[in-house]
Amino acid sequence: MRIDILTLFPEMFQGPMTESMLWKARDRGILDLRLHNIRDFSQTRHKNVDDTPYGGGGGMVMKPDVVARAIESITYEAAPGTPVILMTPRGRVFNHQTAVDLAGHEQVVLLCGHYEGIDERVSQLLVTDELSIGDYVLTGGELAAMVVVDAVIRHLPGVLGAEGGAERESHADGILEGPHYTRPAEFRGLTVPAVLTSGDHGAILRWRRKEGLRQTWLRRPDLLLTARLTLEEQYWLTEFANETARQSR
Ligand code: 6GU
Repeated sequence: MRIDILTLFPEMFQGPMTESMLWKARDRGILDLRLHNIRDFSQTRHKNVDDTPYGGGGGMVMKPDVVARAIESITYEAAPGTPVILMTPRGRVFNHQTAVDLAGHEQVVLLCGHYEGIDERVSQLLVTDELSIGDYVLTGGELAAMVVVDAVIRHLPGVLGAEGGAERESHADGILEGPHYTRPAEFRGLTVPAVLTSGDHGAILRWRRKEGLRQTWLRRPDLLLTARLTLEEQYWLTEFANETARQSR
């Protein structure tokens, strides 16, 4: 998969994009990540990329011609339908499904806004999608783009190793993961649940699923509204509800 990132601050990507899993993905040739400095597409002597907003008010706005040239330097040779995504707090909120969908594309372009924003006509003409990573405001789209890259490439075949792949994890089916333990068997008076040392793999899988469901019930009950559950899992939910009711009595 190829990901092109358009930014005024390509250096911001140096640490995160050259470490651990992201590096492995690049090293294995699964991820072709390309950084482009929007400033390189300015044609003025002083390499201006922004200007004052029409109508006044504070801040600066990124110039449409510069950003358009930057985008088109990539899209002119990209397949039709290649997503051009503007990272902005006004975008659709990024989630697990968006990550899976983006991982299905051969190429994705991520545009990082800065200053007060980008001239609206860039969105009208060249952007196919706008994404936010949550309801708070960041100084620029760079950190958000890194979050998207990380969440997307985990779904590419060969990125996650023996850990089992992205399908089994929190949010993959709308259910959180249960707790994890490693040695020692007792730590400061707390022991590891006996089932995990029983060697009964069927029982361990059921326990993990049940405890994941319990965490979801306790912490993110909103996720249960759309989760697809077996009859047994629905029965567990009634158990949790009864336990909660008993504890509050
Ligand atoms: Cl994508 N950009 C900015 N600037 N702030 C954000 C965001 C994006 N997502 C959440 N906050």
